[in-house]
Amino acid sequence: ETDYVTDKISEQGAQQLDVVVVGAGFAGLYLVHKLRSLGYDVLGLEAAADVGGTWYWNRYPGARCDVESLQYSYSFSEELQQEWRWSERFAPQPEILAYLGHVADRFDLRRSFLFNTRVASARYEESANLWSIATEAGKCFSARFCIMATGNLSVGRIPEFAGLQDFAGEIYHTGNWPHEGVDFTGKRVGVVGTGSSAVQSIPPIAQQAEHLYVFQRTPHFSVPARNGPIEDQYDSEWKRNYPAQRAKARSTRSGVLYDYGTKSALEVDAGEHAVELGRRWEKGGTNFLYAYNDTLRSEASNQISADFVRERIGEIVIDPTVADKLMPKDYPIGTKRICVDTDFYATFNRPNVTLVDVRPSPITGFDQTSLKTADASYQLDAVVFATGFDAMTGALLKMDIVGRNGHSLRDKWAEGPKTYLGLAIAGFPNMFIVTGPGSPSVLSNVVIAIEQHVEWIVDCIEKMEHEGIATIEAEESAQQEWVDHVNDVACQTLYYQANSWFLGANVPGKPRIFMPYVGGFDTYVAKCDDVVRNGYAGFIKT
Ligand code: N01
Repeated sequence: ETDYVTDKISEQGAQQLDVVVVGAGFAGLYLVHKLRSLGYDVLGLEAAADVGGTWYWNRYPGARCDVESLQYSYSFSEELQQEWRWSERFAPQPEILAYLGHVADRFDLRRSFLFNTRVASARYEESANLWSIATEAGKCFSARFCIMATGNLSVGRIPEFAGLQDFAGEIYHTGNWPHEGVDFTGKRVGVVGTGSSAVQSIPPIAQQAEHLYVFQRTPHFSVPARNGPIEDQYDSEWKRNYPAQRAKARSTRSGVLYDYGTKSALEVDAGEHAVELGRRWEKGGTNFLYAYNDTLRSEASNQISADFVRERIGEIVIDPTVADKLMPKDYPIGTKRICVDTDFYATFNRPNVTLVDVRPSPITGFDQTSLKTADASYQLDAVVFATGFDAMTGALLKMDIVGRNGHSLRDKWAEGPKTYLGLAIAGFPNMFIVTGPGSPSVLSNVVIAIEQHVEWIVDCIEKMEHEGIATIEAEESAQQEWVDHVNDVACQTLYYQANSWFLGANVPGKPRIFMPYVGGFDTYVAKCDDVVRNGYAGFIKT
């Protein structure tokens, strides 16, 4: 523990903090930096041993970002964005973690964090107007503001498979990968799942393992990354125009400088589809999904992009039966988060890789040596669960968060998350969440979304200080209107047609609510700015 943190602990009871920030990922680091530089007494609490958030935990082979590095990075410091040199178009996990380590060093942030510290509860003490935050180890802090920077994909999930405790082989989850790495040489490995984490980790695991079994319940659409080194010229071009590029990105619907098509796929003929989609396929990355302006709204338009990917799968995968199993057919492209891969489909041409379709014959459980499906048994030395996360609400509901009148967040959100702007919750005064449900978050460049939230929250705290406001709290009615709006815009899309984690569909019993805001990052920012311009419309200030 650093001196700074030790001071905070010893001051317990004598002096409370201004702000407690939970999490040391992209959001927590920027919050601490910004609040501290404005003179606030801020303490960060982080479960991991160091900074990094999602990039601290997800160390599986092949882990990398699928937003281009030059865009998936902080824009708040021109010096920082000028001095950091990304090596690849899509940065590998160790490089993003090193970047966040560099940010922590450069702004001397670690001294404000207590690591290896998991928050168990946060309780609003109404009489004192303070948040009381307790850790699992029994430390307690009190602060005027509590900010949850706990991430949207930070609570990993292994489904409850019968007999897993009896399995004698190695067990991994992609989201909690051993720091020392794993050597699969000579081993029979099973990967369960075929989402983004699986699509990235399957090719490198296949290269190492003696045999790899991929257990697929639903095929996902994946487009090639076409990753490669960033040439000096590209780097310097970006850096010469960095502020302008960032401003342009912020004015888009996803916070990323994609090549946004302005026509419907239905306005152009098949020849043009082939050219345009082919160009994007060759260029690589999720830019593919933005060829037409109605891909996520019109089934007919969507089918054109989906057919294109299915045809490519058919070309890459040699065995037609395997190719057919890998082709998603029962949901529109983009309604489950699109994957970006390097050699994912080609990996199924390897003689040491077997695709097991567990849709007709589900995984029934494990015994000491094997994974069992309804009609077969697979002997494994190791199993990798790429089975995803309790997304968006998982980290918040894992803590016991209690607001006004002793009401718990778990009760308030029993039927699904309700927030005002994904930033604040009625009944939880002076608590903010960064990129919470109801904000564009996971549907946008999350680093840019984080910066916008951090700046909005810090500006709000500053204004409260200057105007002598003691509490700010979302109004129930404004929150309900926002929740309805988030739902309305989602209903105008095809998103409800897939069982995705956006809808909580991957967690049994989770309410089926479309959680992120799909109305566009640009629209959302304008709404947040309007709220401020109108004196924090929709908030109660006392
Ligand atoms: O998790 P997922 P993820 N039996 O939930 C399967 C981000 N991310 O870790 O589709 C059999 O997408 C499940 O099957 P189904 C990105 O936003 C980004 O891969 O539910 N299978 C699915 O195939 C991403 O979307 C990057 O039928 C079971 C898989 O497990 C998000 O994180 C990289 C099962 C889970 O897929 C989550 O991705 C990695 C069962 N009982 C992650 N239960 C990049 O930036 C679940 N599955 C590139």
